[in-house]
Amino acid sequence: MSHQETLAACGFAEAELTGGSLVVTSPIDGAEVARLAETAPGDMAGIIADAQAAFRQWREVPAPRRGELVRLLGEELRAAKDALGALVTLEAGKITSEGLGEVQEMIDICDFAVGLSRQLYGLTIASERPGHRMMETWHPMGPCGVISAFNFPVAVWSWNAALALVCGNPVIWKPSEKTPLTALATMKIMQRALDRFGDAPKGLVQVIIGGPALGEALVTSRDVPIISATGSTRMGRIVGPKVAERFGRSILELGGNNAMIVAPSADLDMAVRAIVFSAVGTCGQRCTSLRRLIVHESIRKDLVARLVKAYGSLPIGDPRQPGTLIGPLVDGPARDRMQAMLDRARAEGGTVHGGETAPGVTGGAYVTPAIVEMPGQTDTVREETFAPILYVMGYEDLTEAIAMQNDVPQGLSSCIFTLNLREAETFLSAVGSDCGIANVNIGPSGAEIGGAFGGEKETGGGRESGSDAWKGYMRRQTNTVNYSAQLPLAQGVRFDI
Ligand code: UN1
Repeated sequence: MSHQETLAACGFAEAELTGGSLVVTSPIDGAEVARLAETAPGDMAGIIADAQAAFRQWREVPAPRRGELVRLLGEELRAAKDALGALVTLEAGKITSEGLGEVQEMIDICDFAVGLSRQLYGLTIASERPGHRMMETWHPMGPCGVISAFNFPVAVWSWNAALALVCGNPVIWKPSEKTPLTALATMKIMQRALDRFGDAPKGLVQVIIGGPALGEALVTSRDVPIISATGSTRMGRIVGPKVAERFGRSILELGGNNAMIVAPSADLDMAVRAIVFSAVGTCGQRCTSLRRLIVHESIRKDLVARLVKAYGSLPIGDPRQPGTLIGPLVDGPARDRMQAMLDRARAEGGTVHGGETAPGVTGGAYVTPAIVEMPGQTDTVREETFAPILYVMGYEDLTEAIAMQNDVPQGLSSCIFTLNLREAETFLSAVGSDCGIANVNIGPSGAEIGGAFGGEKETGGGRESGSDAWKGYMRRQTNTVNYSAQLPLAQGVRFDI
C-alpha cells in the first residue's frame, strides 16, 4: 500500500494532513507524509479545564458503565486493526506483524479493563475497636496526562487510557512528535466508540499535537493529578521532579538495559530464537529489547557463532514486505547514535559483528544488527542505546552473572535460559534479578498485558497495564465507620471530657 492509501484507510482527509507546521516523515523511505496543525501552548489551559469538567461528570458514572465505553473501543479497534497496524508500520517503521501486534495489545488491554470495571475492589479490614468497621474505597483521581514515545505509538496510550477511563479519569494524550498520525487515527477510532456510547462528557479523551511546551503544561498543572510518561531516562529526570514538586503522581516508564543469562544447561535452539527476536525485533527499539547477553564461558563461543550465523540471514528492508524481519531505525540521528556507540565499544576493546548500513535498501536508516563481544561490562554497555546492538559477555558462576545483570542503572526486564531449577528459582528470588520483569526461558521483550509492566531504578518505578496497576490511577480512601454507641479511641488512648 502507498502511504496515501494507508492514511486514507485510517480516515484521514487531505485537508487534515496539509498546511500545518509539524512535518511527519516515514522511517520506511524518509518521505514526507503530512504537515499537521499543532496545538497552541495557549490552548492548554482550556484543554485541561475541559478535562476537569469531564472528570466531574465521569466520576459519577458507575464503573461498569464506564467499562462499556472501553468495550466499544475494543470493538472499534478490532474493526480497524489492519488499518491502524499499517499506519504504525508507516509512521514507526515496524514490520507488519509487529504493527498488528501493537494493535492487538490495545484490544487485549481493553478486554482486561472491561472486566476490571466490575472489579475495582477495596478491602475490608479488621478494626481493633468494638462496633467499628474499617474498609478501603477506591475513587477516581482526575485527569491523567499520557506522554508516549514513538516506539509503541499507540499501545502505551491504550494501557493508560483503558485503565484511566474505567477508573473514572479523563485522559489527555501527548504523543511523540515523531508519531502524531497514529495518535490522531486512534482518536478517530475512539470517537466512533464515544459516538456509540452516547453520553460521554466532552473533553473525556483528548490529544495534543506538538512539542515539549505542551508536555510542560501537563506536567506542571495541578489539575492533572496523574502523569504517565514513557520515554528516556533523560526525559524522566525532567518530568519526575516537576510532578513531584506539585505532589502529583507520576507513572514513569523509562530506559531499559535488559539482559539474558544463558546457563550451561540452556536449550540453545530456543535461546537463539529468543535472543534474535528480542535483540533485533522492532530494530532494537523496544524498551524491553535485549541489549546484554551474559553467557557461561563453556558455551560462549558456540553461542556467538550461532548468533552471528543467524544474524547473517535476517531479511532487512521495507517493513511492509512479507518476510521482512528488520525494518528501519526511526531516523538518521538514531543510526548516528548507534554508530557512535559501536565506535565507543570498539575503543573499549569490543569486537563488532555487523552494525553497518544495510546493503541494497535506500531511503530510511536501515542497519544490520550488531553483536559486540565485550571484555566486560564497560560504560558503553551500561548505557541504553535504542538500536539493535547486543553486547556479549562471559561468566563463570551464577552469582557473578546475576551481579553483572544487576550492575546497570536501569531495571526493566531480564531473563535466564536454564533447565536447572535451582538457577531459575535463584534468578527469580530476592537475591536474583532486580528488574520489574524477570523471565525464565523467555526473552525480555514481548510482555503480555495481563502482568504489571514497568521497572526499577532508572526505569522509573512505574507500573502500567495488568495486575493491580489500576491502583495507580485511583485514590485510596480508608473508611472507618462506628456503629456502636461508644466512642473508643484507637491505641487505647483515654481522652475523657
Ligand atoms: C516499550 O517498548 O515501550 O514487552 C513497551 C514488550 C511490549 C511493550 C514494550 N509489550 O516488549
